[in-house]
Amino acid sequence: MKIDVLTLFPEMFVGPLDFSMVKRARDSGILNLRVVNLRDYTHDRHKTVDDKPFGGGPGMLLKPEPIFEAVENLANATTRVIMLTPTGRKFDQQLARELAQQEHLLFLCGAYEGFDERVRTLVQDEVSIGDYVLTNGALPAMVVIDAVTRLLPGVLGDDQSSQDESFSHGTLEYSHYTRPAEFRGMRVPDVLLSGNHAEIEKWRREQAKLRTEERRPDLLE
Ligand code: 21W
Repeated sequence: MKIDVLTLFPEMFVGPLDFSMVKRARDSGILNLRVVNLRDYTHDRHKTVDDKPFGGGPGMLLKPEPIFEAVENLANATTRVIMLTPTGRKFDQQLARELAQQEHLLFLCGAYEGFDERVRTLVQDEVSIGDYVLTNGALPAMVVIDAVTRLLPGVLGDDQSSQDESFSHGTLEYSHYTRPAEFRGMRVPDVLLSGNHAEIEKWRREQAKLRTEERRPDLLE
Protein backbone atom coordinates (compact mmCIF):
# COMPACT_ATOMS: atom_id res chain seq x y z
CA MET A 1 0.00 0.00 0.00
CA LYS A 2 1.09 3.54 -0.73
CA ILE A 3 0.27 6.26 1.83
CA ASP A 4 0.95 9.96 1.31
CA VAL A 5 0.47 12.52 4.08
CA LEU A 6 0.13 16.23 3.42
CA THR A 7 1.00 18.23 6.54
CA LEU A 8 2.48 21.49 7.81
CA PHE A 9 4.49 19.50 10.36
CA PRO A 10 6.40 16.73 8.54
CA GLU A 11 8.95 16.57 11.39
CA MET A 12 6.25 15.25 13.74
CA PHE A 13 6.14 12.05 11.69
CA VAL A 14 9.77 11.21 12.41
CA GLY A 15 9.79 8.76 15.29
CA PRO A 16 6.30 7.31 15.68
CA LEU A 17 6.35 5.66 12.24
CA ASP A 18 10.00 4.53 12.47
CA PHE A 19 9.51 1.79 15.07
CA SER A 20 7.82 -1.51 15.65
CA MET A 21 5.45 -3.03 13.12
CA VAL A 22 5.21 0.11 11.00
CA LYS A 23 8.98 0.16 10.60
CA ARG A 24 8.96 -3.50 9.54
CA ALA A 25 6.13 -2.87 7.08
CA ARG A 26 8.10 0.03 5.56
CA ASP A 27 11.42 -1.85 5.47
CA SER A 28 9.80 -4.84 3.76
CA GLY A 29 8.06 -2.70 1.13
CA ILE A 30 4.53 -3.61 2.27
CA LEU A 31 4.04 0.07 3.15
CA ASN A 32 5.39 2.90 1.01
CA LEU A 33 4.91 5.99 3.21
CA ARG A 34 5.70 9.51 2.05
CA VAL A 35 5.27 12.62 4.22
CA VAL A 36 4.92 15.81 2.18
CA ASN A 37 5.21 19.40 3.42
CA LEU A 38 2.21 21.49 2.31
CA ARG A 39 4.55 24.50 2.04
CA ASP A 40 6.26 22.78 -0.90
CA TYR A 41 3.11 23.64 -2.90
CA THR A 42 3.22 27.41 -2.25
CA HIS A 43 4.78 29.87 -4.70
CA ASP A 44 5.21 33.09 -2.71
CA ARG A 45 8.34 34.16 -0.82
CA HIS A 46 6.75 33.51 2.56
CA LYS A 47 5.35 30.07 1.65
CA THR A 48 1.88 31.17 2.79
CA VAL A 49 -0.56 28.35 3.59
CA ASP A 50 -3.16 30.24 5.66
CA ASP A 51 -5.43 33.28 5.43
CA LYS A 52 -8.17 35.09 7.37
CA PRO A 53 -11.77 33.84 7.25
CA PHE A 54 -14.19 35.79 5.03
CA GLY A 55 -16.87 37.31 7.26
CA GLY A 56 -14.45 37.72 10.14
CA GLY A 57 -13.91 35.62 13.23
CA PRO A 58 -10.94 34.27 15.14
CA GLY A 59 -8.03 32.30 13.78
CA MET A 60 -6.77 31.40 10.35
CA LEU A 61 -7.83 28.87 7.70
CA LEU A 62 -5.79 26.70 5.37
CA LYS A 63 -6.07 28.39 1.98
CA PRO A 64 -7.25 26.21 -0.91
CA GLU A 65 -4.60 26.77 -3.61
CA PRO A 66 -1.64 24.80 -2.11
CA ILE A 67 -3.94 21.93 -1.11
CA PHE A 68 -5.55 21.69 -4.55
CA GLU A 69 -2.15 21.78 -6.25
CA ALA A 70 -0.77 19.11 -3.90
CA VAL A 71 -3.74 16.78 -4.33
CA GLU A 72 -3.66 17.20 -8.11
CA ASN A 73 0.03 16.22 -8.01
CA LEU A 74 -0.18 13.35 -5.52
CA ALA A 75 -3.56 11.71 -6.26
CA ASN A 76 -4.86 9.72 -9.20
CA ALA A 77 -8.13 7.89 -9.92
CA THR A 78 -7.22 5.06 -7.49
CA THR A 79 -6.41 7.35 -4.56
CA ARG A 80 -8.69 7.63 -1.53
CA VAL A 81 -8.27 11.18 -0.22
CA ILE A 82 -9.00 11.49 3.50
CA MET A 83 -9.34 14.76 5.37
CA LEU A 84 -8.48 14.62 9.08
CA THR A 85 -10.80 16.99 10.86
CA PRO A 86 -12.54 17.10 14.27
CA THR A 87 -15.92 17.17 12.48
CA GLY A 88 -15.28 13.93 10.54
CA ARG A 89 -16.64 10.37 10.88
CA LYS A 90 -15.34 8.76 14.07
CA PHE A 91 -12.44 6.41 13.29
CA ASP A 92 -12.91 2.79 14.38
CA GLN A 93 -11.68 -0.74 13.58
CA GLN A 94 -14.31 -1.12 10.86
CA LEU A 95 -12.99 1.95 9.01
CA ALA A 96 -9.40 0.74 9.54
CA ARG A 97 -10.33 -2.53 7.80
CA GLU A 98 -11.98 -0.63 4.97
CA LEU A 99 -8.94 1.64 4.43
CA ALA A 100 -6.56 -1.34 4.52
CA GLN A 101 -8.21 -2.58 1.27
CA GLN A 102 -7.16 0.50 -0.71
CA GLU A 103 -4.05 0.71 -2.84
CA HIS A 104 -3.33 4.41 -2.21
CA LEU A 105 -4.35 6.69 0.67
CA LEU A 106 -3.70 10.43 0.82
CA PHE A 107 -4.24 12.10 4.20
CA LEU A 108 -4.81 15.85 4.47
CA CYS A 109 -3.93 17.01 7.98
CA GLY A 110 -5.92 19.89 9.41
CA ALA A 111 -4.23 22.85 11.09
CA TYR A 112 -5.19 26.29 12.46
CA GLU A 113 -9.01 26.57 12.51
CA GLY A 114 -9.34 24.12 9.64
CA PHE A 115 -9.77 23.98 5.86
CA ASP A 116 -11.40 26.34 3.41
CA GLU A 117 -14.74 24.64 2.69
CA ARG A 118 -13.90 24.12 -1.00
CA VAL A 119 -11.17 21.62 -0.08
CA ARG A 120 -14.01 19.20 0.81
CA THR A 121 -14.71 18.75 -2.92
CA LEU A 122 -11.33 16.92 -3.17
CA VAL A 123 -11.92 14.27 -0.53
CA GLN A 124 -13.75 10.95 -0.23
CA ASP A 125 -13.80 10.85 3.59
CA GLU A 126 -13.59 13.17 6.56
CA VAL A 127 -12.26 11.41 9.65
CA SER A 128 -11.90 12.31 13.34
CA ILE A 129 -10.15 10.07 15.88
CA GLY A 130 -12.44 11.04 18.76
CA ASP A 131 -14.25 13.75 20.62
CA TYR A 132 -11.40 15.78 22.04
CA VAL A 133 -9.58 18.80 20.64
CA LEU A 134 -6.01 18.40 19.37
CA THR A 135 -3.76 21.08 17.92
CA ASN A 136 -3.62 19.67 14.37
CA GLY A 137 -4.24 16.54 12.29
CA ALA A 138 -0.72 15.06 12.41
CA LEU A 139 -1.26 12.79 15.45
CA PRO A 140 -4.64 11.61 14.06
CA ALA A 141 -2.94 10.76 10.74
CA MET A 142 -0.33 8.69 12.60
CA VAL A 143 -3.04 6.91 14.62
CA VAL A 144 -4.94 5.96 11.45
CA ILE A 145 -1.74 4.91 9.62
CA ASP A 146 -0.70 2.73 12.57
CA ALA A 147 -4.10 1.00 12.77
CA VAL A 148 -4.26 0.44 9.00
CA THR A 149 -0.66 -0.78 8.66
CA ARG A 150 -1.03 -3.65 11.11
CA LEU A 151 -3.93 -4.95 8.98
CA LEU A 152 -1.93 -5.11 5.75
CA PRO A 153 -1.32 -8.67 4.52
CA GLY A 154 2.06 -9.94 5.76
CA VAL A 155 2.51 -7.42 8.59
CA LEU A 156 1.02 -9.54 11.40
CA GLY A 157 0.82 -13.21 12.20
CA ASP A 158 -2.06 -15.06 10.50
CA ASP A 159 -4.40 -15.49 13.45
CA GLN A 160 -4.28 -11.85 14.60
CA SER A 161 -6.96 -10.68 12.17
CA SER A 162 -9.51 -13.19 13.46
CA GLN A 163 -8.67 -12.13 17.02
CA ASP A 164 -9.25 -8.47 16.10
CA GLU A 165 -12.54 -9.48 14.50
CA SER A 166 -13.94 -10.76 17.78
CA PHE A 167 -12.74 -7.68 19.63
CA SER A 168 -14.11 -5.12 17.22
CA HIS A 169 -17.70 -6.36 17.05
CA GLY A 170 -17.81 -8.54 20.15
CA THR A 171 -16.55 -7.90 23.63
CA LEU A 172 -13.50 -6.58 25.42
CA GLU A 173 -10.75 -9.09 26.04
CA TYR A 174 -10.63 -11.40 29.06
CA SER A 175 -7.92 -10.80 31.69
CA HIS A 176 -4.46 -12.23 31.02
CA TYR A 177 -1.81 -13.57 33.40
CA THR A 178 1.80 -14.70 33.02
CA ARG A 179 4.29 -16.08 35.55
CA PRO A 180 4.74 -16.03 38.51
CA ALA A 181 1.56 -17.86 39.65
CA GLU A 182 1.64 -15.76 42.82
CA PHE A 183 2.97 -12.19 42.87
CA ARG A 184 2.89 -9.97 45.97
CA GLY A 185 0.04 -12.00 47.37
CA MET A 186 -1.99 -11.88 44.14
CA ARG A 187 -2.82 -15.38 42.82
CA VAL A 188 -3.48 -16.31 39.22
CA PRO A 189 -7.01 -17.85 39.08
CA ASP A 190 -6.76 -21.63 39.68
CA VAL A 191 -8.68 -22.48 36.50
CA LEU A 192 -5.84 -21.06 34.35
CA LEU A 193 -3.37 -23.46 36.02
CA SER A 194 -5.73 -26.45 35.76
CA GLY A 195 -4.85 -27.53 32.23
CA ASN A 196 -8.61 -28.01 31.55
CA HIS A 197 -8.96 -26.19 28.25
CA ALA A 198 -12.75 -26.39 28.10
CA GLU A 199 -13.00 -24.81 31.57
CA ILE A 200 -10.39 -22.18 30.70
CA GLU A 201 -12.33 -21.27 27.55
CA LYS A 202 -15.58 -20.98 29.51
CA TRP A 203 -13.95 -18.82 32.22
CA ARG A 204 -12.46 -16.49 29.63
CA ARG A 205 -15.80 -16.04 27.85
CA GLU A 206 -17.48 -15.19 31.18
CA GLN A 207 -14.69 -12.77 32.15
CA ALA A 208 -14.91 -11.01 28.81
CA LYS A 209 -18.68 -10.64 29.12
CA LEU A 210 -18.56 -9.37 32.73
CA ARG A 211 -15.81 -6.90 31.92
CA THR A 212 -17.69 -5.62 28.86
CA GLU A 213 -20.97 -5.20 30.82
CA GLU A 214 -19.09 -3.23 33.44
CA ARG A 215 -16.85 -1.04 31.28
CA ARG A 216 -18.32 -0.90 27.76
CA PRO A 217 -22.02 -1.84 27.78
CA ASP A 218 -22.31 0.06 24.46
CA LEU A 219 -20.41 -2.80 22.75
CA LEU A 220 -23.08 -5.36 23.72
CA GLU A 221 -25.99 -3.49 22.04
C1 21W B 1 -9.08 21.57 16.36
C2 21W B 1 -8.81 22.13 14.05
C3 21W B 1 -10.23 22.36 16.42
C4 21W B 1 -9.97 22.93 14.11
C5 21W B 1 -15.58 26.51 15.62
C6 21W B 1 -14.65 27.45 15.18
C7 21W B 1 -8.01 16.23 13.00
C8 21W B 1 -8.66 16.31 15.23
C9 21W B 1 -8.06 17.03 14.14
C10 21W B 1 -8.38 21.47 15.18
C11 21W B 1 -10.65 23.05 15.30
C12 21W B 1 -9.01 15.00 14.84
C13 21W B 1 -13.67 26.06 16.38
C14 21W B 1 -9.86 14.45 16.94
C15 21W B 1 -8.95 16.66 16.59
C16 21W B 1 -7.56 18.42 14.06
C17 21W B 1 -7.15 20.59 15.11
C18 21W B 1 -11.86 23.91 15.35
C19 21W B 1 -12.59 25.35 17.09
N1 21W B 1 -14.90 25.66 16.38
N2 21W B 1 -9.62 14.08 15.68
N3 21W B 1 -13.48 27.12 15.72
N4 21W B 1 -9.54 15.71 17.37
N5 21W B 1 -7.55 19.19 15.16
N6 21W B 1 -11.59 25.04 16.16
O1 21W B 1 -8.69 17.76 17.08
O2 21W B 1 -7.19 18.88 13.01
S1 21W B 1 -8.64 14.71 13.21
